[in-house]
Amino acid sequence: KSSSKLSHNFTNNNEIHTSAARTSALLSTSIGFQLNPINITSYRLASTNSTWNESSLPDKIKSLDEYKALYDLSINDPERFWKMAAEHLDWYRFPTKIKNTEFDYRTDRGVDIKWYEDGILNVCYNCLDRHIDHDSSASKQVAVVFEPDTPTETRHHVTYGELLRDVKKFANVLKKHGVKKGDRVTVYMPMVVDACVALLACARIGAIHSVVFGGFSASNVAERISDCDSTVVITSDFGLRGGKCSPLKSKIDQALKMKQCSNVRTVLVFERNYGNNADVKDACSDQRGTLEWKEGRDFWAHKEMETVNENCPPEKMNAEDPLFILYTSGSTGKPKGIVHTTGGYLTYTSLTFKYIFDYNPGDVYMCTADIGWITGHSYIIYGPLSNRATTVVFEGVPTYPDVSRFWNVVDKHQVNIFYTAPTAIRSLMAHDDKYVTKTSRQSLRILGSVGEPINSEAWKWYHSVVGDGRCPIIDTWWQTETGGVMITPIANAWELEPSSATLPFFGIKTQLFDKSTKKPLTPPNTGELCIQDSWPGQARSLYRNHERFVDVYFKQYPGYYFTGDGCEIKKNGYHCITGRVDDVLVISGHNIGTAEVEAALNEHAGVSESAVVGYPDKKKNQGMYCFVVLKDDTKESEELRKDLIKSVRNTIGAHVNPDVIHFTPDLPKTRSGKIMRRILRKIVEPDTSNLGDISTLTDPSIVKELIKKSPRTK
Ligand code: 6R9
Repeated sequence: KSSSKLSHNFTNNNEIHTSAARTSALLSTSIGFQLNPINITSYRLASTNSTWNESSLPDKIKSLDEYKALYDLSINDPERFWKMAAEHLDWYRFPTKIKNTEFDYRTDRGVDIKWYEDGILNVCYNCLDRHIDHDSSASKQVAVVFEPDTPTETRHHVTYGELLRDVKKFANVLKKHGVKKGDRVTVYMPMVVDACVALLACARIGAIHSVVFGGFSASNVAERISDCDSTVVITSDFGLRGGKCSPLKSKIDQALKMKQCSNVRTVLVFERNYGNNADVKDACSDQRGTLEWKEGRDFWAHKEMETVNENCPPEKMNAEDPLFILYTSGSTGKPKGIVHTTGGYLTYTSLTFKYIFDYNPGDVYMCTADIGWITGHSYIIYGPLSNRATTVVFEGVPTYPDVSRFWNVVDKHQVNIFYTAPTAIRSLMAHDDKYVTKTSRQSLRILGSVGEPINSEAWKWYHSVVGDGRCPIIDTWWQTETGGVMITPIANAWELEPSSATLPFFGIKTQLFDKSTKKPLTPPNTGELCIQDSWPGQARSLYRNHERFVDVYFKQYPGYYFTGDGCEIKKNGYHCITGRVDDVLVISGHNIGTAEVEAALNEHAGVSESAVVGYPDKKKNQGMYCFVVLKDDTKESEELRKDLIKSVRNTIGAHVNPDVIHFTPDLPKTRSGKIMRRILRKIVEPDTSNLGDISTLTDPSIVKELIKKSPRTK
C-alpha cells in the first residue's frame, strides 16, 4: 500500500471517532456497522481549523479528519483543490485557468461551465499510453478481464499493451473511414472488450462517442443516431446475454432504413465469435451467416484492422472539447443528450474512483453496469483505466446460468472491489442464501451500490451475507449529468449507516430546499437536493440544446444545479437520498414519498421488491397503489395483504394506508434496472390507451399482465 503524504496541519476541534472505534465497527461480526456516536453536524457549516498545507493531494483518504481538511479546502479554494487533482493526469499543456463557471441563468453570461479551459490533453493517452510511458512493465499488466456470458467460454485477458495496440489500430480504421475530431460516432455494442476499444479509439482521435445501450429498439437507436447526427456506427454482429442471442447488427440495419438515419455512411461491425471453444455452440450459432450486408457501408472491424498500421498519435484535445454524448433514459419526452467534456470529466472520474474505492495497485475491480450507461463509462472504463486498474468486463447477467453467477465470477477472478445495483441485490436476495454462501468471496474487500436507493434490508443482506460482514458498503449517489460520484462514503474512512450515501465528495456542496416555498432548509431536514457550485465532472449542456439544459437543471432554484432527487440530511451530516421528487404522493394533506413506502414494504420478510404509485382520488386527493413482488418461497394471501398494510402503517405512520396491494411476479423495468413508474401510473390511473414507448423495458409483456390483474382497470 502506498503511504499517504499526510503531514498536514489541522486541529481537530470536533469529537472525531477514533480509528479503533471505526475498526471495531468494521470488524464486528454481526452487521458490522454502528450508528455514528459522534456529532459531525458541523462538518461543512462550522469553521474548523483544519487546513491543508501540502502542495499535492494524498494517495488515500484515511479518516474523517483528512476528509474534513480536504473538503473544506475543496469548498473554500476550489481552484487550488482542483489544480492538485488535475496533476494526477498527464497534460500536453497544464491548465493555467482552473475554474470558470456560472450557475445563475439570470446573469448576462447565463449558465456556462468551463474547467481547465486552456489545458490540453488526451483521454485515451491518459488511460493507456501514459502507464506504459511511465513504467514499461505496465504493458504486461492486465487492463481488462473479460468474463463472457457463458462461463465455459475461454477468453484471454487483455493487457495494457494489447489494448493500446488494438485501440491504435481501430482508431486508424475510424480515420480511414473519414472520422475526424469532433465527429459523432454512435456505438451499439454488447459488453465485450471491443466496446472498450471502440470508445477509447474515439477518444484517441477526438471523435465524440454516443453509446446507445444494446437493449434499445431499432427506433430508439435511430432517434439517438439522428439527434446527434452520427455518420458512423460501431456495432457487433451479435451479443450474448443470459444465454440469449441479441442480433445487434440487424437492429442497426432496421434503424438505418429509417429516413432520419440517411446520413450514416459507414457501419463497422465487430465479430462476437465464440472464443477458443470452437466445439461449444452458443445461442447465436444458428444465426451466424444470416447477416444482411450492405456493400460499401458495412465493414468487419477485424478485417479493417488488418489493413491499417499500428501508429496513431493521440489527438491533442482542449479540456473543454466534448468527449461523449450519452442519452438519459428519458421517462418522459425526448431523450436528453448529456454532453461531457474532456479535462474536467477525466479529472473527476479518475479522482473519485481512486479515493472512493480505495483502489490499490494489483486489485481486481468489477462493475456490473453496462457501458450503455454512465456507470459503465465512468467506472468500467475511464475511472479505472486512468488509474491503471484491472477492470472486469462482464457480459452476462446475475442469474445465468444460476443465481451464484456474480459470486462465482468474484472467486474466479479474485475480485477485490465489486460494484453493482440494488435491483440486482434485491433479485438475488429473494433466493436462498446458500447460493451466496457456497462461494468463497474471500477476495472481496469493498462492495459498492449505485443506481437507486438501497433499502436497509438489501443493504444489510449485501453487507452480512455477500460481504460476510467485513466489507464496507459504498452507496454512491450520482447521475448521468454529474459525470461521477457525488455523495458517497470513502472506503474505510468513516462509519456507515444502512441506506445512507453519507457525505458529499470533495467540491460538492449540497443544499436542501423546500419544495413548496422554494426556501433553503438547514439540516437536519428533508427537501429537494441541489448543488451549490460547479464540479469538474458535470455535464456542460444537452447536445445542441443548451436552453433545455438550463430549463431542466437551473431554473427551479436560481444559482443552483437541481438534481431532481429528494434527500434527508441527518443530524450527523449524513445524506439519505429519498428518491425522485416527482414521486411524492399527497394523500389527505400528507406528503408521502413513494420510496419511503417501498422501503417499508421491502422490509417485510416475504417481499422481494415493490413499486408504489398514486392515482387520482376525489376524497383523499390521491390513493396509494402498491405493486409487490414476493420472494420465491412466499405465497400471496389475504392475510399477507393485511400484514403488509399494517407494516407500512407501523413503519411510517398510521396516516399511510396503502389502498391497493397488487401482487405481481415482476415489475416493468428499464434495461438499467429502474422501475418505469410512468407506466405504473398510467395503469392505475387508469389510462392504458396511450402507454407511450415501452420498448425500452426488459420485458414489455409484463405490462399486459399488470393491466389484466389491476382492480383499477376492471
Ligand atoms: C449513476 C446513475 C440517476 C438517478 C438519480 C437517483 C438514482 C442513483 C443512487 C440513486 C439513491 C443512490 N440514484 N444512485 N438513488 N441512491 N446511490 O444511476 O445515473 O442512470 O442518470 O440515474 O438514479 O434518483 O437521480 P442515472
